[in-house]
Amino acid sequence: MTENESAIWSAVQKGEFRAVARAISYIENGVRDFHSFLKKAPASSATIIGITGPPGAGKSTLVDALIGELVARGHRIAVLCIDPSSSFHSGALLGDRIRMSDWYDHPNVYIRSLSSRGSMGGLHPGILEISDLLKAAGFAYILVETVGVGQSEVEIAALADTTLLVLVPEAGDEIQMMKAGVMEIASIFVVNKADRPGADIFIRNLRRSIGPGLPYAPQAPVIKTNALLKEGIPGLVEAIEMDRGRRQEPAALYRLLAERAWYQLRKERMKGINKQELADKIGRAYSNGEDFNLYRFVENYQANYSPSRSSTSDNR
Ligand SMILES: Nc1nc2c(ncn2[C@@H]2O[C@H](COP(=O)(O)OP(=O)(O)OP(=O)(O)O)[C@@H](O)[C@H]2O)c(=O)[nH]1
Ligand SMILES: [Mg+2]
Repeated sequence: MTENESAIWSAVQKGEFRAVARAISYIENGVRDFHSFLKKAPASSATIIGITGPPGAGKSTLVDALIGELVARGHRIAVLCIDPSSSFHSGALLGDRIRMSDWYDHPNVYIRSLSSRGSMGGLHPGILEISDLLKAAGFAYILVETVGVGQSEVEIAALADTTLLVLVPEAGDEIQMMKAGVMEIASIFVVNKADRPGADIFIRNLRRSIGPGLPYAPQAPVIKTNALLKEGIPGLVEAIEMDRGRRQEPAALYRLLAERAWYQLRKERMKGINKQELADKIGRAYSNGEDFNLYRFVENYQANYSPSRSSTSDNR
């Protein structure tokens, strides 16, 4: 633990945005992990809210409206926008930034985009450390907006306290086609763009699909919003609080904490292992004239390069 690290951590605990930004960059780049502090951090009752849904459903507009409602209730809010690090989505992300720009200078709102580097289209592997750091910085709600592609929405649903699946009325036919797995990640269905025709029929059909023995997430409430006009937002916040309450029941809580432990364990075990390094080793074996056999390679790799030996970026 360096002195510099302690100084950053104490500034983080005071909620200083610049320290928060620096610390997140360190975690994002794998330079520091702040585990020595996170191990001692007091338990926090902050809520992590995942916001997922198809492109253009209005997730960022909804985040903007939620920030407004939560700030008005006196809370400090952090927002993480998952950047898929692909040029395909960079336009959309620029749009996000513009939509939330009202909040950039607000003293109780911290907004940050986060790459999904090194995680195959999922969340940034340091997402839990980053969330816990934000909790230590005193944010009561951490909103994580994912893009509706890849692994990130499935991962955030496992790790968040509650997950909003944002749909739009036009998704009527899509719902039939959406993979069951995607519908099942919802703790709360948000039917946004309720100003569009067909919203009520869509909501009725969706409610019919939800319930014990029915295909999708039993119990998940359906909330109707118009994010642009900020309609339905207080009701959404109530639904979030109720869902949060349900998740504090022991069985649900232990499952959630087990998901987080599993995610972190996997990360720790994979430390120091990357595909380029594997390709290099395989290439060297090939040039020595060896045949590649997956099982011999893995066995040999595990025997000679266990994470604890090959780890280089560990700063504890
Ligand atoms: N009519 C109507 N338009 C909305 C509503 N909410 C959002 N929009 C519009 O829908 C468009 C997409 O909104 P975003 O908030 O960027 O959607 P998103 O889901 O974040 O999009 P990606 O991040 O690109 O996946 C924008 O033009 C919004 O103004 C709504 O409730 N009603
Ligand atoms: Mg967006």
